[in-house]
Amino acid sequence: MTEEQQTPEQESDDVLSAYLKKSAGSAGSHAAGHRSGYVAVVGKPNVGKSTLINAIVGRKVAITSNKPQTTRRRILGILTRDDAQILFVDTPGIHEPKQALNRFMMREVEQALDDCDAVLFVTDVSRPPDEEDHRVAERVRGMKQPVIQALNKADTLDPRHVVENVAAHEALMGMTKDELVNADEAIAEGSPFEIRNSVMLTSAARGDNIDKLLAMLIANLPEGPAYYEAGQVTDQTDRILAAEFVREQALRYLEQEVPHGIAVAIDEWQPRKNGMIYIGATLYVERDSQKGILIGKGGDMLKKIGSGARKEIENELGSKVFLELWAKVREGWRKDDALVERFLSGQG
Ligand SMILES: Nc1nc2c(ncn2[C@@H]2O[C@H](COP(=O)(O)OP(=O)(O)OP(=O)(O)O)[C@@H](O)[C@H]2O)c(=O)[nH]1
Ligand SMILES: [Mg+2]
Repeated sequence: MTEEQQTPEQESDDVLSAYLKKSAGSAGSHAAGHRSGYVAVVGKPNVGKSTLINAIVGRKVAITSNKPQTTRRRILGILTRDDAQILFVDTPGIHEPKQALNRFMMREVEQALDDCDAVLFVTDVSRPPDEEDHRVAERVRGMKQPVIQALNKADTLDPRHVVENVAAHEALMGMTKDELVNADEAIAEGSPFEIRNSVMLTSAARGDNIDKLLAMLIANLPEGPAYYEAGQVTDQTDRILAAEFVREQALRYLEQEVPHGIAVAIDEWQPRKNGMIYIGATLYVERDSQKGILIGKGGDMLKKIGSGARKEIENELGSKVFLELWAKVREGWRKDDALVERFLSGQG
Protein backbone atom coordinates (compact mmCIF):
# COMPACT_ATOMS: atom_id res chain seq x y z
CA MET A 1 0.00 0.00 0.00
CA THR A 2 1.46 3.39 -0.98
CA GLU A 3 1.28 6.39 1.27
CA GLU A 4 -1.63 7.87 -0.69
CA GLN A 5 -3.77 4.81 -0.29
CA GLN A 6 -6.02 4.54 2.74
CA THR A 7 -8.16 1.82 4.19
CA PRO A 8 -11.91 2.54 4.27
CA GLU A 9 -11.64 2.91 8.08
CA GLN A 10 -8.94 5.56 7.78
CA GLU A 11 -11.02 7.37 5.21
CA SER A 12 -14.09 7.45 7.41
CA ASP A 13 -11.93 8.63 10.35
CA ASP A 14 -10.78 11.54 8.21
CA VAL A 15 -14.35 12.40 7.25
CA LEU A 16 -15.41 12.26 10.89
CA SER A 17 -12.58 14.46 12.15
CA ALA A 18 -13.15 16.98 9.34
CA TYR A 19 -16.84 17.05 10.28
CA LEU A 20 -16.10 17.53 13.98
CA LYS A 21 -13.69 20.36 13.20
CA LYS A 22 -16.24 22.02 10.97
CA SER A 23 -19.08 21.74 13.44
CA ALA A 24 -16.82 22.96 16.27
CA GLY A 25 -16.10 25.97 14.11
CA SER A 26 -19.73 26.81 13.38
CA ALA A 27 -22.11 25.53 16.06
CA GLY A 28 -21.97 27.55 19.21
CA SER A 29 -19.37 30.02 17.99
CA HIS A 30 -20.97 33.19 16.76
CA ALA A 31 -20.42 36.87 17.25
CA ALA A 32 -22.10 38.22 20.37
CA GLY A 33 -25.63 39.33 19.57
CA HIS A 34 -25.87 37.29 16.35
CA ARG A 35 -29.36 35.82 16.09
CA SER A 36 -30.78 32.94 14.09
CA GLY A 37 -33.85 30.79 13.86
CA TYR A 38 -36.89 29.56 11.99
CA VAL A 39 -39.80 31.84 11.17
CA ALA A 40 -42.94 29.98 10.06
CA VAL A 41 -44.80 32.12 7.53
CA VAL A 42 -48.51 31.26 7.73
CA GLY A 43 -51.85 32.63 6.58
CA LYS A 44 -54.82 31.79 4.40
CA PRO A 45 -54.13 31.09 0.69
CA ASN A 46 -53.16 33.90 -1.70
CA VAL A 47 -52.29 36.62 0.83
CA GLY A 48 -48.70 36.95 -0.46
CA LYS A 49 -46.63 34.70 1.84
CA SER A 50 -44.37 33.43 -0.94
CA THR A 51 -44.10 36.85 -2.62
CA LEU A 52 -43.03 38.32 0.72
CA ILE A 53 -40.34 35.69 1.25
CA ASN A 54 -39.00 36.20 -2.29
CA ALA A 55 -38.86 39.95 -1.67
CA ILE A 56 -36.98 39.46 1.59
CA VAL A 57 -34.50 36.91 0.26
CA GLY A 58 -34.07 38.82 -3.02
CA ARG A 59 -34.44 35.67 -5.15
CA LYS A 60 -37.29 33.57 -6.40
CA VAL A 61 -37.23 30.65 -3.99
CA ALA A 62 -40.99 30.07 -3.99
CA ILE A 63 -43.39 30.18 -6.92
CA THR A 64 -46.32 32.57 -6.72
CA SER A 65 -49.61 32.99 -8.57
CA ASN A 66 -52.90 34.83 -8.40
CA LYS A 67 -54.64 31.51 -7.69
CA PRO A 68 -54.99 30.11 -4.16
CA GLN A 69 -53.13 26.99 -3.01
CA THR A 70 -49.99 27.67 -5.01
CA THR A 71 -47.51 26.55 -2.34
CA ARG A 72 -47.82 22.85 -1.56
CA ARG A 73 -44.79 22.05 0.61
CA ARG A 74 -42.61 23.70 3.22
CA ILE A 75 -39.91 25.72 1.49
CA LEU A 76 -36.96 27.40 3.13
CA GLY A 77 -36.03 30.97 2.19
CA ILE A 78 -32.75 31.90 3.84
CA LEU A 79 -31.74 35.48 4.63
CA THR A 80 -28.14 35.92 5.80
CA ARG A 81 -27.00 39.25 7.24
CA ASP A 82 -24.08 40.25 9.46
CA ASP A 83 -26.28 40.34 12.55
CA ALA A 84 -28.62 37.43 11.83
CA GLN A 85 -29.67 34.48 9.71
CA ILE A 86 -33.42 34.07 9.35
CA LEU A 87 -34.76 30.80 8.03
CA PHE A 88 -38.19 31.61 6.61
CA VAL A 89 -40.41 28.57 6.25
CA ASP A 90 -42.95 29.21 3.51
CA THR A 91 -46.08 27.12 3.99
CA PRO A 92 -49.24 26.28 2.04
CA GLY A 93 -52.18 28.61 2.71
CA ILE A 94 -54.33 27.24 5.53
CA HIS A 95 -57.64 25.85 4.25
CA GLU A 96 -60.05 23.03 4.97
CA PRO A 97 -58.40 19.80 3.79
CA LYS A 98 -60.80 17.75 1.67
CA GLN A 99 -58.46 15.51 -0.32
CA ALA A 100 -55.19 13.66 0.35
CA LEU A 101 -53.22 16.51 -1.26
CA ASN A 102 -54.81 19.10 1.04
CA ARG A 103 -54.23 16.94 4.10
CA PHE A 104 -50.57 16.66 3.10
CA MET A 105 -50.40 20.45 2.73
CA MET A 106 -51.93 21.09 6.16
CA ARG A 107 -49.50 18.65 7.78
CA GLU A 108 -46.72 20.74 6.26
CA VAL A 109 -48.13 23.83 8.00
CA GLU A 110 -48.36 22.02 11.34
CA GLN A 111 -44.77 20.84 11.08
CA ALA A 112 -43.57 24.36 10.30
CA LEU A 113 -45.45 25.70 13.34
CA ASP A 114 -44.14 22.91 15.58
CA ASP A 115 -40.50 23.62 14.77
CA CYS A 116 -40.34 27.41 14.63
CA ASP A 117 -38.86 30.12 16.83
CA ALA A 118 -41.32 32.80 15.70
CA VAL A 119 -44.41 33.07 13.53
CA LEU A 120 -45.09 35.55 10.75
CA PHE A 121 -48.85 35.66 10.29
CA VAL A 122 -49.71 37.23 6.92
CA THR A 123 -53.09 38.70 5.97
CA ASP A 124 -54.37 40.73 2.99
CA VAL A 125 -55.22 44.15 4.44
CA SER A 126 -56.81 45.38 1.21
CA ARG A 127 -59.90 43.37 2.18
CA PRO A 128 -61.66 42.93 5.52
CA PRO A 129 -60.54 39.76 7.33
CA ASP A 130 -62.81 36.78 6.71
CA GLU A 131 -63.62 33.40 8.27
CA GLU A 132 -60.39 31.88 6.95
CA ASP A 133 -58.22 34.63 8.51
CA HIS A 134 -60.00 34.11 11.83
CA ARG A 135 -59.31 30.38 11.65
CA VAL A 136 -55.58 31.00 11.13
CA ALA A 137 -55.56 33.57 13.95
CA GLU A 138 -57.16 31.04 16.30
CA ARG A 139 -54.49 28.49 15.41
CA VAL A 140 -51.54 30.80 16.17
CA ARG A 141 -53.04 32.82 19.03
CA GLY A 142 -52.21 30.41 21.82
CA MET A 143 -48.66 29.68 20.68
CA LYS A 144 -45.76 30.24 23.04
CA GLN A 145 -43.60 31.61 20.24
CA PRO A 146 -43.87 35.30 19.36
CA VAL A 147 -46.31 36.08 16.56
CA ILE A 148 -45.68 39.06 14.31
CA GLN A 149 -48.43 40.06 11.91
CA ALA A 150 -47.84 41.41 8.40
CA LEU A 151 -50.82 43.28 6.95
CA ASN A 152 -49.79 42.73 3.36
CA LYS A 153 -50.92 44.18 0.02
CA ALA A 154 -51.00 47.62 1.64
CA ASP A 155 -50.33 49.08 -1.83
CA THR A 156 -53.84 48.09 -2.88
CA LEU A 157 -55.55 49.32 0.27
CA ASP A 158 -58.21 51.86 -0.68
CA PRO A 159 -57.56 55.05 1.38
CA ARG A 160 -61.25 55.11 2.33
CA HIS A 161 -60.89 51.72 4.07
CA VAL A 162 -57.54 52.20 5.81
CA VAL A 163 -58.87 52.83 9.30
CA GLU A 164 -61.51 50.10 9.39
CA ASN A 165 -59.44 47.43 7.60
CA VAL A 166 -56.30 47.99 9.66
CA ALA A 167 -58.34 47.90 12.90
CA ALA A 168 -60.14 44.72 11.84
CA HIS A 169 -56.88 42.97 10.92
CA GLU A 170 -55.16 44.12 14.11
CA ALA A 171 -58.06 42.68 16.09
CA LEU A 172 -57.48 39.19 14.62
CA MET A 173 -54.97 38.27 17.32
CA GLY A 174 -57.44 39.32 20.00
CA MET A 175 -55.33 42.10 21.43
CA THR A 176 -56.65 45.47 22.47
CA LYS A 177 -55.16 48.66 21.04
CA ASP A 178 -53.26 49.14 24.34
CA GLU A 179 -51.69 45.69 24.21
CA LEU A 180 -50.48 46.21 20.66
CA VAL A 181 -47.08 47.80 20.55
CA ASN A 182 -46.38 50.56 18.08
CA ALA A 183 -43.55 49.02 16.10
CA ASP A 184 -42.18 52.32 14.83
CA GLU A 185 -41.87 53.65 18.39
CA ALA A 186 -40.37 50.44 19.71
CA ILE A 187 -37.76 50.34 16.95
CA ALA A 188 -36.95 54.03 17.51
CA GLU A 189 -36.62 53.48 21.27
CA GLY A 190 -34.43 50.43 20.73
CA SER A 191 -36.69 48.17 22.80
CA PRO A 192 -36.88 45.28 20.36
CA PHE A 193 -38.56 42.66 22.54
CA GLU A 194 -41.49 45.01 23.03
CA ILE A 195 -42.40 44.38 19.44
CA ARG A 196 -43.46 40.83 20.15
CA ASN A 197 -47.08 41.92 19.91
CA SER A 198 -47.06 44.01 16.85
CA VAL A 199 -48.36 44.41 13.35
CA MET A 200 -46.72 45.93 10.31
CA LEU A 201 -48.30 47.16 7.09
CA THR A 202 -46.30 45.69 4.21
CA SER A 203 -46.32 45.47 0.47
CA ALA A 204 -44.44 42.45 -0.79
CA ALA A 205 -45.01 43.67 -4.34
CA ARG A 206 -43.36 47.05 -3.70
CA GLY A 207 -41.03 46.04 -0.88
CA ASP A 208 -42.56 48.51 1.59
CA ASN A 209 -41.61 48.15 5.27
CA ILE A 210 -39.61 44.98 4.73
CA ASP A 211 -36.71 46.45 6.73
CA LYS A 212 -38.98 47.17 9.71
CA LEU A 213 -40.57 43.75 9.50
CA LEU A 214 -37.09 42.20 9.57
CA ALA A 215 -36.11 44.26 12.61
CA MET A 216 -39.20 42.97 14.42
CA LEU A 217 -38.52 39.38 13.48
CA ILE A 218 -34.80 39.40 14.28
CA ALA A 219 -35.50 40.93 17.68
CA ASN A 220 -37.67 37.92 18.43
CA LEU A 221 -35.15 35.23 17.46
CA PRO A 222 -32.75 33.60 19.92
CA GLU A 223 -29.02 34.26 19.81
CA GLY A 224 -27.29 31.64 17.69
CA PRO A 225 -24.96 30.91 14.76
CA ALA A 226 -25.64 30.91 11.04
CA TYR A 227 -26.71 27.41 10.02
CA TYR A 228 -26.32 27.84 6.26
CA GLU A 229 -23.51 29.26 4.12
CA ALA A 230 -23.95 32.91 3.22
CA GLY A 231 -24.73 32.24 -0.48
CA GLN A 232 -27.45 29.66 0.10
CA VAL A 233 -30.97 31.05 -0.29
CA THR A 234 -33.08 27.88 -0.16
CA ASP A 235 -33.03 24.20 0.77
CA GLN A 236 -34.50 23.09 -2.56
CA THR A 237 -32.48 21.30 -5.22
CA ASP A 238 -32.28 22.71 -8.76
CA ARG A 239 -34.48 19.84 -9.95
CA ILE A 240 -37.24 20.65 -7.46
CA LEU A 241 -37.00 24.35 -8.34
CA ALA A 242 -37.23 23.54 -12.05
CA ALA A 243 -40.34 21.41 -11.49
CA GLU A 244 -41.86 24.26 -9.47
CA PHE A 245 -41.13 26.78 -12.23
CA VAL A 246 -43.01 24.55 -14.67
CA ARG A 247 -45.96 24.33 -12.27
CA GLU A 248 -45.90 28.11 -11.86
CA GLN A 249 -46.41 28.60 -15.60
CA ALA A 250 -49.23 26.03 -15.56
CA LEU A 251 -50.88 28.08 -12.79
CA ARG A 252 -50.37 31.20 -14.87
CA TYR A 253 -51.91 29.99 -18.12
CA LEU A 254 -54.51 27.41 -17.10
CA GLU A 255 -57.86 28.14 -15.49
CA GLN A 256 -60.19 26.70 -12.86
CA GLU A 257 -59.46 23.19 -11.57
CA VAL A 258 -56.90 22.21 -14.24
CA PRO A 259 -53.74 23.85 -12.78
CA HIS A 260 -54.62 22.65 -9.27
CA GLY A 261 -54.64 19.06 -10.51
CA ILE A 262 -51.14 19.26 -11.96
CA ALA A 263 -48.02 17.70 -10.50
CA VAL A 264 -44.64 18.03 -12.19
CA ALA A 265 -41.82 15.50 -12.14
CA ILE A 266 -38.37 15.89 -13.67
CA ASP A 267 -37.52 12.70 -15.60
CA GLU A 268 -34.21 13.66 -17.15
CA TRP A 269 -31.48 16.17 -16.39
CA GLN A 270 -28.45 15.97 -18.64
CA PRO A 271 -25.68 18.52 -19.08
CA ARG A 272 -24.68 18.53 -22.75
CA LYS A 273 -21.21 19.11 -24.16
CA ASN A 274 -22.07 22.60 -25.45
CA GLY A 275 -22.87 23.74 -21.87
CA MET A 276 -26.60 23.41 -22.40
CA ILE A 277 -28.71 21.38 -19.96
CA TYR A 278 -31.38 19.05 -21.29
CA ILE A 279 -34.36 18.74 -18.95
CA GLY A 280 -37.27 16.40 -19.57
CA ALA A 281 -40.34 16.82 -17.35
CA THR A 282 -43.80 15.27 -17.10
CA LEU A 283 -46.93 17.14 -16.09
CA TYR A 284 -49.45 14.78 -14.51
CA VAL A 285 -53.14 15.64 -14.69
CA GLU A 286 -56.13 13.88 -13.16
CA ARG A 287 -58.32 13.26 -16.20
CA ASP A 288 -58.12 12.75 -19.97
CA SER A 289 -60.13 15.91 -20.61
CA GLN A 290 -57.55 17.90 -18.60
CA LYS A 291 -54.75 16.41 -20.63
CA GLY A 292 -56.32 17.84 -23.79
CA ILE A 293 -56.58 21.29 -22.21
CA LEU A 294 -53.00 21.13 -20.94
CA ILE A 295 -51.60 20.24 -24.34
CA GLY A 296 -53.80 22.79 -26.14
CA LYS A 297 -54.48 23.22 -29.85
CA GLY A 298 -51.52 21.87 -31.77
CA GLY A 299 -49.55 21.73 -28.50
CA ASP A 300 -49.84 25.50 -28.02
CA MET A 301 -50.53 25.49 -24.30
CA LEU A 302 -47.72 23.11 -23.40
CA LYS A 303 -45.39 25.22 -25.56
CA LYS A 304 -46.36 28.42 -23.74
CA ILE A 305 -45.81 26.76 -20.36
CA GLY A 306 -42.47 25.37 -21.52
CA SER A 307 -41.19 28.63 -22.89
CA GLY A 308 -42.07 30.57 -19.71
CA ALA A 309 -40.56 27.91 -17.46
CA ARG A 310 -37.39 27.64 -19.56
CA LYS A 311 -36.64 31.32 -19.04
CA GLU A 312 -37.06 31.02 -15.27
CA ILE A 313 -34.90 27.90 -15.09
CA GLU A 314 -32.17 29.49 -17.24
CA ASN A 315 -32.23 32.50 -14.97
CA GLU A 316 -31.82 30.30 -11.92
CA LEU A 317 -29.12 28.02 -13.33
CA GLY A 318 -27.26 30.67 -15.32
CA SER A 319 -27.00 28.34 -18.33
CA LYS A 320 -28.97 27.57 -21.48
CA VAL A 321 -31.68 24.97 -21.08
CA PHE A 322 -33.53 22.72 -23.48
CA LEU A 323 -36.81 21.91 -21.77
CA GLU A 324 -39.06 19.14 -23.06
CA LEU A 325 -42.50 18.67 -21.48
CA TRP A 326 -44.84 15.68 -21.56
CA ALA A 327 -48.44 15.32 -20.38
CA LYS A 328 -49.73 12.19 -18.66
CA VAL A 329 -52.87 11.16 -16.79
CA ARG A 330 -52.80 9.78 -13.25
CA GLU A 331 -56.49 9.32 -12.53
CA GLY A 332 -57.49 11.14 -9.33
CA TRP A 333 -53.92 11.38 -7.95
CA ARG A 334 -54.88 14.13 -5.49
CA LYS A 335 -57.06 11.66 -3.58
CA ASP A 336 -54.31 9.06 -3.31
CA ASP A 337 -51.98 9.42 -0.29
CA ALA A 338 -49.16 7.40 -1.83
CA LEU A 339 -49.22 9.31 -5.13
CA VAL A 340 -49.38 12.63 -3.32
CA GLU A 341 -46.29 11.70 -1.29
CA ARG A 342 -44.46 10.67 -4.45
CA PHE A 343 -45.40 13.65 -6.59
CA LEU A 344 -44.74 16.22 -3.87
CA SER A 345 -41.25 14.87 -3.33
CA GLY A 346 -40.64 15.45 -7.05
CA GLN A 347 -40.82 11.84 -8.24
CA GLY A 348 -42.88 10.74 -11.20
N1 LIG B 1 -50.67 44.23 -5.02
C1 LIG B 1 -50.03 43.30 -4.34
N2 LIG B 1 -50.10 42.03 -4.74
C2 LIG B 1 -49.43 41.11 -4.01
C3 LIG B 1 -48.66 41.44 -2.86
N3 LIG B 1 -48.14 40.32 -2.36
C4 LIG B 1 -48.53 39.33 -3.17
N4 LIG B 1 -49.31 39.78 -4.16
C5 LIG B 1 -49.97 39.00 -5.22
O1 LIG B 1 -50.89 38.12 -4.60
C6 LIG B 1 -50.96 36.87 -5.30
C7 LIG B 1 -50.68 35.74 -4.33
O2 LIG B 1 -49.33 35.78 -3.92
P1 LIG B 1 -48.57 34.49 -3.33
O3 LIG B 1 -47.27 34.97 -2.82
O4 LIG B 1 -48.59 33.39 -4.31
O5 LIG B 1 -49.55 34.14 -2.12
P2 LIG B 1 -49.41 32.97 -1.03
O6 LIG B 1 -49.93 33.50 0.26
O7 LIG B 1 -48.05 32.41 -1.02
O8 LIG B 1 -50.46 31.92 -1.62
P3 LIG B 1 -50.56 30.29 -1.37
O9 LIG B 1 -49.23 29.70 -1.67
O10 LIG B 1 -51.61 29.88 -2.33
O11 LIG B 1 -50.99 30.11 0.06
C8 LIG B 1 -49.95 36.99 -6.44
O12 LIG B 1 -50.65 37.35 -7.60
C9 LIG B 1 -49.01 38.09 -5.97
O13 LIG B 1 -48.42 38.78 -7.06
C10 LIG B 1 -48.62 42.82 -2.47
O14 LIG B 1 -48.01 43.25 -1.49
N5 LIG B 1 -49.32 43.70 -3.25
MG1 LIG C 1 -47.34 30.52 -1.46
